[in-house]
Amino acid sequence: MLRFLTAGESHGKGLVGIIEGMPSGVQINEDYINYHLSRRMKGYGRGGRMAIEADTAEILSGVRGGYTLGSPISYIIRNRDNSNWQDIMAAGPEASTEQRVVKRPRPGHADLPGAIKYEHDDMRNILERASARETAARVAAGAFFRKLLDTFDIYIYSQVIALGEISCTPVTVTRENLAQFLDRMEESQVRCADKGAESQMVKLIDSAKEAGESLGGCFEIGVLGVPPGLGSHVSWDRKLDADLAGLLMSIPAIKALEIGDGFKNSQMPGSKVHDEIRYNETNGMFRVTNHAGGTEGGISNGETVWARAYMKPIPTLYKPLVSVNTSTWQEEKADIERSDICAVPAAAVVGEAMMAFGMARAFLNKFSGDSVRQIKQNYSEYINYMEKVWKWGKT
Ligand code: EPS
Repeated sequence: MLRFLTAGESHGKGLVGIIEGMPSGVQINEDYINYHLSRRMKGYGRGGRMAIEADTAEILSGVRGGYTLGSPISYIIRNRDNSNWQDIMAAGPEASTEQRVVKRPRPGHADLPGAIKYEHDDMRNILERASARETAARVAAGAFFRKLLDTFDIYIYSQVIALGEISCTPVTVTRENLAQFLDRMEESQVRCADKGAESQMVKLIDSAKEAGESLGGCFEIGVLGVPPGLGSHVSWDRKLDADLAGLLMSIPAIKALEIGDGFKNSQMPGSKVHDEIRYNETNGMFRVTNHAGGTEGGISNGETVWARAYMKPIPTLYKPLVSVNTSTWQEEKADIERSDICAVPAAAVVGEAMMAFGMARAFLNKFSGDSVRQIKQNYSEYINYMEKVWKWGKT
């Protein structure tokens, strides 16, 4: 079973990750991981922290000579900003816990429920871990998962399709336009394909900043090249769509999720929603539309798997909302902790990592093996079956 864990406080020494269950023989290097870490740091509207950090992962175990060994993989991403916080964040009794105390919880943040649950007077003990800084460790893990998927010609992409009230028409990504699309995403300041919408989004972020506001939005994540048969209809806890929804919802500030055209589909008659199954000699079986988002009955159906995640505005407001000072029980404005105005583009990169994890896990469940070679063998047998029996993959 593929699994991973992260640890680390936002201003502590660093973030670490452990991945267990990766097969041997996946080609990977630190540069590839760092490339994805640098993508997460980008996006118009990020706060001051990104100017301090230059996120890089150091692999500690599980990789040798450029290939995974099959043993647990571990890595560390050091927090440069820790040099400014060493006294405050120290693990020993010498830590100066009287500095940078947080007593006025931010509405919408984990500050208050976390403090209640873990019995902390100082809400810094909550926010340090609740910070989206943790997602850097997820993106590093995601680099391993997508390398595994790459081996089987499965590719992940994302695009921001709404930011605050500005939205755009998403690009339909295919194998043919993938390379060009990915280039465009990297040059966009907000990971949005539509240049007109992009400049409106940038303006909106500028005015939010001036007003002491923050902004949410929506991003789409897609996976190309997914074979039919991942996930299962037989039990609730094996459904691929449910699994992916949970993984994407675990990203900080994601509050709604749809698989395919989920929201729109709920308002339309069935004849306009379901994707007709077609056949011709050249293509075998195929679909013309993909409103379902590539899953039917909790099983991948061979179409692009895609989902949309909706992010609430970040809870730190530079013009704060009313809160309560938990030392005096007086109503006061919430604390201000340095933050981003908008992190939707960065969240999209984190979404890719979580999607990569869900797809890699589902893929390994079906084509299991301890080495890439064994998995390739199982996979090619399945592809043969798909082609022979179901006339699949002719396109
Ligand atoms: C983040 C690091 C954090 C925040 C942000 C994301 O660093 P700092 O708290 O030192 O500024 O910029 O986290 C949040 C928006 C949040 O709500 O915690 C990062 O590395 O992505």
